[in-house]
Amino acid sequence: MINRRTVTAAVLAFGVSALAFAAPAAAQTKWNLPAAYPADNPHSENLSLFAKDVEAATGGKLAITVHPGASLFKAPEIKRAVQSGQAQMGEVLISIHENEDAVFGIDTVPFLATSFSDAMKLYKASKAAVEKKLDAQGIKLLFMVPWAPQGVYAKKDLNTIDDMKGMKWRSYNVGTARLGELLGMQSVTIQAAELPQALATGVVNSFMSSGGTGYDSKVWESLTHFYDVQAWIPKDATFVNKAAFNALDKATQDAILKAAATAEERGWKMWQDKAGWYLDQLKAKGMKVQPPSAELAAGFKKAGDTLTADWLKKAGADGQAVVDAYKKM
Ligand code: PCA
Repeated sequence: MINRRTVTAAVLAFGVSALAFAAPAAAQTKWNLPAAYPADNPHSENLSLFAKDVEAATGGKLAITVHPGASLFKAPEIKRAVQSGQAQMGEVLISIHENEDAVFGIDTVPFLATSFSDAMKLYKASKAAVEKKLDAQGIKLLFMVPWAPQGVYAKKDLNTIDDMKGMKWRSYNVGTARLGELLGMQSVTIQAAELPQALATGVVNSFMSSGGTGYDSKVWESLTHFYDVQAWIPKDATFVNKAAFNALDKATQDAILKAAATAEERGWKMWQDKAGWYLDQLKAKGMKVQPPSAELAAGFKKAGDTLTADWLKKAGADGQAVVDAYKKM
């Protein structure tokens, strides 16, 4: 016998399932992706293309808004924001977090990988270790993209490493801060978003970075020299909150992973294509862009050896294993 309660339940169930069926087509999931660097930097442009690819591949189901220039979270806060779910995705220089785990700083071990092809090898050798560490923090790594080789900006000729003593040095991670300390400079940590102001106000008069960040910061308005030291090639990581990712349907997850692989390839290419262009722009603005003299290079090498020893000590057997694997590649 069918009683009224059963009928009501059936109608309700039908109503609910009809709604559930209709909902996915209409629903749009909106995610935020705080990013650390300016909107017209290749990193941010690549992220916008990534978001576009995901939106297209999911038929608009997942809309990712990129917030460049550290506008939503400051650079050092982006990873934590993703970890805690305040943002679903994020992008930042991974070596900013070397203090949490030495493996995050492997790409800023001086003179270990200074060309794009070596940087790619080092990435391949270290990726599993970085992924594992992020995973333990509730974060899934999506892709990594390099900057250009790091050189030194200054306001005077640097003939020997001693010429750097006393300079007001801007650092952006453990390696750059330690370098400042080793070379007898006054080191202050300033992220890229605040660098233009720090330069304009004279808070700093030297720093290590790529041609890209010098260009983004209009460095020629305050400094005069760029020494192409090629100390290392640091990378930005783009990642997603693991729980948020796991809650997506398989098709959406696949769309993200596919777009991530495309973004990684595109990002590496963008930087390889643009690294020389940035240095040309600095020259065109009147800066002296040059390789370090043999003596200056030897000074950096010596400081680099100390930094490498520091890093290996912190990274222990796991770090050594990654370095060994890289050297065999
Ligand atoms: N630019 C970023 C990190 C490395 C780089 O080339 C910066 O200077 O903050």
